[in-house]
Amino acid sequence: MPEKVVESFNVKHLSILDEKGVADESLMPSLSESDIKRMYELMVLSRVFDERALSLQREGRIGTYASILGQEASQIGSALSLQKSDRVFPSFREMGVYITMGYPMHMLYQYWSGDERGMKCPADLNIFPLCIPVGTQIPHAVGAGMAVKYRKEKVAVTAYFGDGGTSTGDFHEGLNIAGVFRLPVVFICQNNQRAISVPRETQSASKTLAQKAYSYGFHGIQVDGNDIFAVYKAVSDALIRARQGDGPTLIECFTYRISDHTTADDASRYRGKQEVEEWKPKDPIFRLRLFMSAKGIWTESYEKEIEEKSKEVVDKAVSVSESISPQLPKDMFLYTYEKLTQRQINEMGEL
Ligand SMILES: Cc1ncc(C[n+]2csc(CCOP(=O)(O)OP(=O)(O)O)c2C)c(N)n1
Repeated sequence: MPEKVVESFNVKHLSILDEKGVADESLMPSLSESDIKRMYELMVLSRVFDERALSLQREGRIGTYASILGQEASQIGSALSLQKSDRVFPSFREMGVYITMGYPMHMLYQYWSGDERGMKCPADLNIFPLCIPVGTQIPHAVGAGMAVKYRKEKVAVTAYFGDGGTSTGDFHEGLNIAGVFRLPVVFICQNNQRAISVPRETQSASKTLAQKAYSYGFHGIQVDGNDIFAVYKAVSDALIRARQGDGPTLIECFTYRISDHTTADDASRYRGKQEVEEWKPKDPIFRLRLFMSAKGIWTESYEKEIEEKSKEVVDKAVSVSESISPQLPKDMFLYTYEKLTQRQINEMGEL
């Protein structure tokens, strides 16, 4: 019996806006001038939020923080394609997603200052608490995908994770179930090239992370994660397919973490300066600015105006967050079980 090829696949890389700010018009998603400005303004707002979080941490006003510097296009581009009824399962690095979805900014600062009440999502939003254990949000998202499919709701679910998340058992179990049951889940991997100090090549021997989707029977695509148009297009198309009942998609956003892993890390111990310098011209905000400038929709006064507006929004969020009275130690007992055991009552009395 001759051998024959029983399966083969191709992995595509989507890129629309190049580093010089020139877009391939044939691939451009349909976006009005105001949509493009909104993309830009949200990226600037998220960056101002991020810069402030880093300085608040240095001043001892918040705890350990995971910066999103450089990943704004992957986060804002994907979140802008979501509808409010879609369900969102973030990892710990999705501040741009929360901000784009309209999550109250002061609650994000509240959370990072150690107050869990910052993760009590407002009733009109479907974004879940950020997830510190790597990858555990993936089966949660798949479970939600199963639920919406069972209830025949026309909504999609997204799960966000990093390149490191793809090595967890939760990733493989989640994608397997999503593939078998054709669940409406869009898996968004922000491949920022490192899981703390572990480089992408050590994480997986696959040439791309996107190709892992094909092992589970569905579509995967790699996009330029610093190109907001490419991310927006790939995620929008995947969400439409998911809502129509056409199953899951894995999207690998090829990006770079410019910052340290968190404020508790010193990335200079495991990566060279030159590598970081090479990624700086690929900055997603800078790239969109070049595009807008060529189209005549970016001016220095517009830039100044949105920078100032963003700073006002961030200032207000910080002051609201810092005006909230701290949680009481007994809350850790009161919010754990419906009914306390005698031992817990005794322990609470000792506080
Ligand atoms: C289950 C689990 N194991 C280990 C850790 C410690 N840890 C925190 S972040 C991280 C790396 C995550 O890398 P990646 O998934 O690529 O996301 P990134 O931080 O790059 O956004 C690790 C190992 C953890 N939080 N959870």
